[in-house]
Amino acid sequence: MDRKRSAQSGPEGRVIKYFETLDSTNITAKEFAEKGAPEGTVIQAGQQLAGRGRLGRVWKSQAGKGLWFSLILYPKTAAEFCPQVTLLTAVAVAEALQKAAGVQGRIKWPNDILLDDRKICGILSEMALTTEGAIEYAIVGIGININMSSEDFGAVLADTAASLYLATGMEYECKQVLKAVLEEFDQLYGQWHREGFAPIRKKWREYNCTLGRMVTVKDNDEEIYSGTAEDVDDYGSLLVRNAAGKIESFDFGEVSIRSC
Ligand code: BT5
Repeated sequence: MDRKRSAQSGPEGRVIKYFETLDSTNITAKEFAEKGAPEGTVIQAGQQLAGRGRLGRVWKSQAGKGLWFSLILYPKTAAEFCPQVTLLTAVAVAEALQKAAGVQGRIKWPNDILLDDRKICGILSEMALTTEGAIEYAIVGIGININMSSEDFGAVLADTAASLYLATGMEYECKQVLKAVLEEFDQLYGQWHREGFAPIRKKWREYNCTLGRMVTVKDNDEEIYSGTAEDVDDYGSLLVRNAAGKIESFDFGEVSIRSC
């Protein structure tokens, strides 16, 4: 689904392609990546008709009420470390929300940013591999609720979702928040390539609200493990210590945790 699009150059000549309506910015971003779009290209939609979360879940993305976009990346790392980019993105969003709106976002492993325990942002990372198993490209989809009201969220999400508008009582320009996120992202992505994951993991720990908490790990809604969230490892996996002291690691492609 591709209706009315415009292209503009963002900071440092970044390509930002804006579409009024898309099914999912991640799907369109993949099409652009297949055609070799430059690193950092942004595919943004005013609304998504089939916005996606993980594991086939739906992401509500109403017209003009939020920031729905995907970044096209060619990370210079082995595929198994690609989840680090999701953690890095979560830090970038938390920092940007602080700078753009003065709110204190907390990262719930692996891909949620919460305000007062309500979800304001979700991240959906996907990657394509070459036949040799190297990263061909990665797509990082980011959804941030900007001006959504409780009515916009509807009964299902009203108790669990947050927006900048609900948190601050003010409306924000999506464009300004996008600019802030891209600035933070570029800075962290550059640092990650230069210095590795260690400084990113340090910042992630500062913003996270998962470590030290009791968590229940679920696979397809079935509870499979519970214990204390100890740390994240180099693969972005969550390390959970159960009551018997046994530590298991969980890959965020497969599981989600119930509480933060
Ligand atoms: C996510 O999945 O949180 C990833 C969401 C990524 C959305 C972006 S928007 C741009 C790009 N294009 C896409 O198609 N997707 C990405 P997950 O952890 O599975 O969470 C999904 C759950 O969040 C749903 O099952 C709902 O419970 C809840 N949810 C749906 N829409 C929401 C919203 N707008 N705000 C808060 N929570 C929402």
